[in-house]
Amino acid sequence: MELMHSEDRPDVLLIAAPSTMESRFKSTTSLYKPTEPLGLLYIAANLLKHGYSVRFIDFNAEGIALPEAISLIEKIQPKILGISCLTQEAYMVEELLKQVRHTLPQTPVVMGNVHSSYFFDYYLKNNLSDYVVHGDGEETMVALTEVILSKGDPKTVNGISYLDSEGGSVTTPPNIINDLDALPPPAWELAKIEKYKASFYYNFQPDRTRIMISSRGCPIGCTFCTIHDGKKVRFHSAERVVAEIQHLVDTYGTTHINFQDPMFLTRPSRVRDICNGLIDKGIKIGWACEAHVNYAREDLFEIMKKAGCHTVFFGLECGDDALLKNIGKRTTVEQGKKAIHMARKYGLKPVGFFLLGVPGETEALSQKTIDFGLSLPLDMAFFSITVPLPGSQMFKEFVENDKRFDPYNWNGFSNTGYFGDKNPEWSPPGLPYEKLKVIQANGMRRFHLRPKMILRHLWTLRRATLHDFKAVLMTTWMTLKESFASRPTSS
Ligand code: B12
Ligand code: SF4
Repeated sequence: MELMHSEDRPDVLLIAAPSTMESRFKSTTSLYKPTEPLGLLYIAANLLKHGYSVRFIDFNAEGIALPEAISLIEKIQPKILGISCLTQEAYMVEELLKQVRHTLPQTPVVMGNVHSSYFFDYYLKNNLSDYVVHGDGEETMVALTEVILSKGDPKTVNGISYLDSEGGSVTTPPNIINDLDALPPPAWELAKIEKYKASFYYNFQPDRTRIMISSRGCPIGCTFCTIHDGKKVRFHSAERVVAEIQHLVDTYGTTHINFQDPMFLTRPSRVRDICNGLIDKGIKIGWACEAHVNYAREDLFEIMKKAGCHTVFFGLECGDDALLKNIGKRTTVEQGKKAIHMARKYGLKPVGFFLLGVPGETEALSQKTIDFGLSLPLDMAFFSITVPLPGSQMFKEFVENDKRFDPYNWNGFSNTGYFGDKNPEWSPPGLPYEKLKVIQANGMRRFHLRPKMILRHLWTLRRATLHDFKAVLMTTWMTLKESFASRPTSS
């Protein structure tokens, strides 16, 4: 194998691990669309700003399988390898790191993101990683790179864990970035942008849709959520958001933006300024955002619509106030209903995310959630079965209470949210998991097979590619099969 000359070796190689989809979830493979790993692109941008050389490879998006990924890393021989790790990626990340440690034992490995942060001891003590970064990674990675390359003392770097000379883990004070505008925009120029496509359902041009994060953090603290960047919400200024959109439009011909901020609406004045900025500058893009129902406001929805917003995603979760309380959502069914109707009033398409099988749920309450979904003028609904994700309060309680569950077996977490996923089979006492699957399938069937939804789906399908079309057919078939196969026991 031809290795790189030392002067060509990048200081840092940042990677997203290969996908497990091909080998493990054949049934949903064609549905899966990787999205831009913004965290890695933000880190890359800050490293570049500080003069370090960076390579970025998203093995997942590029469809590069594990053996080729390992060969490529060996060939590149980075001075530092940085890898992102969410739970659904953990299985492949571990397979990759085991081999990299074997073939490139001298290469320092740095891990980041929710999963590795939660299980940092595991990665350090099993010699899979030398450092684990907690929380925002941009500043920490620059400081750590400097320390590694100059053989300095990692104790001086905030926001990391590592092993000391005695093999004990050391965790330094956290590093939270308050001034997000001080960070350079994601290094889009390093990404193979054509590999990332949004869902055709909401976007006329999926390949011209980019994701953006314009704020970080969430104050709510739902028990099923593992939000990594803490309860403190930090914002990019409206000017910065508008300038980034302008850059994406000018450089990549972007026509749609999906804002992924968990709390996009939290600061109304900022939302208004973003909208006015888009309108004043004549930036004609379509966009979507996520919203907590408590922050729904008529004046915001009105200006959002004028500024090109077409869809708002709401985490409605449950159709029962006691269940909402159990998951710490800090909202009520009535507030959810009000928000959905308000969005419709201003011409925004409301999409609802629902959770089945939350703590305290019974079969009757699951049905109540589905009935709630059906009662709303939603453009689309997703009924997911709750997964106790590492890092969430639910996970801690689950692991403590259910000794049969191996908290270190991450092979069962899949990386799409679609129906047909395979995930650890958790369900509340008295509501068997199999029953939940049936309720889910019936809910999907009842929601989607209403005449108005069939018409809407058919209308939307006109912009689907052949690939999308096959995927839709497959999901529909799987849903129908599961729901009809189980009808006699579930009615
Ligand atoms: C936006 C978002 C998405 C987007 C885009 C994801 C993407 N491609 O990055 C979409 C909608 C596609 C998505 C999908 C999913 N997501 Co999501 N998502 C988020 C969300 C709301 C924000 C993530 C984000 O972009 N933050 C801003 C960027 C700048 O930060 P970041 O990615 O966290 O990266 C920073 C640090 O983590 C760190 N870091 C990250 N990687 C590395 C690597 C190195 C080397 C270093 C040093 C540091 C570092 O530094 C980065 C910069 O500060 C988070 C919640 C949250 N706020 O964390 C959930 C979250 C990450 N998602 C989650 C889940 C479960 C999923 C799905 C499985 C959902 C589903 N069932 O479909 C899929 C899986 C996607 C996948 N890649 O496999 C979970 C992960 C839980 C876990 N234990 O792993 C989270 C935490 C939310 C939750 N429910 O608890 N998601
Ligand atoms: S689910 Fe949404 S509202 Fe709840 S804590 Fe996570 S990001 Fe916040």
